[in-house]
Amino acid sequence: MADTQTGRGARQTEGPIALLAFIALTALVLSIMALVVALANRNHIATGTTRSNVSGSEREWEINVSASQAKAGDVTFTIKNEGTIGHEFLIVKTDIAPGKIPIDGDHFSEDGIEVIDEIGEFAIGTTETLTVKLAPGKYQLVCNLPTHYGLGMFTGFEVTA
Ligand SMILES: [Cu+2]
Repeated sequence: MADTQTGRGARQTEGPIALLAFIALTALVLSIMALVVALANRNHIATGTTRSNVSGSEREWEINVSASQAKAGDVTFTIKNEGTIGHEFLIVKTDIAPGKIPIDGDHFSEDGIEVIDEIGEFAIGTTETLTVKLAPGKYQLVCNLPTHYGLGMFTGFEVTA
C-alpha cells in the first residue's frame, strides 16, 4: 500500500514535466516519421519503374489507341485486330511526323528507322500484348505490311519524362 501511494505521489509531482516530455517526444517521432516517408517517396520516384497500359485496335486502315502519350517506363500495349485481314503492330521511335516516313515501294524501309519492338502479323479477332521500356520522345505506332502504312495505319505517340 505504501509503495503504491508513493508511486502515485511521484507521478502527480512529475505530471506536468512528463506531459511536456511526452509532447516533445511525440513531436520528434512524428517529424522523423514524416522525414522517413518523404525519403521513401523520393526514392520510389527516383528508382521505381513507371508502368502504363495502353489498349487499342487495328483495322483497315487505321490504328486506334486509348492514350496518345505515356510516362517513360514500362508501357504495355494490348492490341486487338478488329480488321478483316492480318495486321502487325510496330513501335517506332522517330521525330518524323506520323504518316510521313518515306515509303520505299509499298512500305517503309526499317533500315535506319528505330523500331523498338513489334507484334508480328496477328490474326483477325485476336488480341496481342507487348510490353516495352520506352524513353521520352516521339513515336509512331504503325502497321508496315505492304501498303498498310501508306493507307493510314499509323498514329502518333509521345512519351514524357
Ligand atoms: Cu495492317
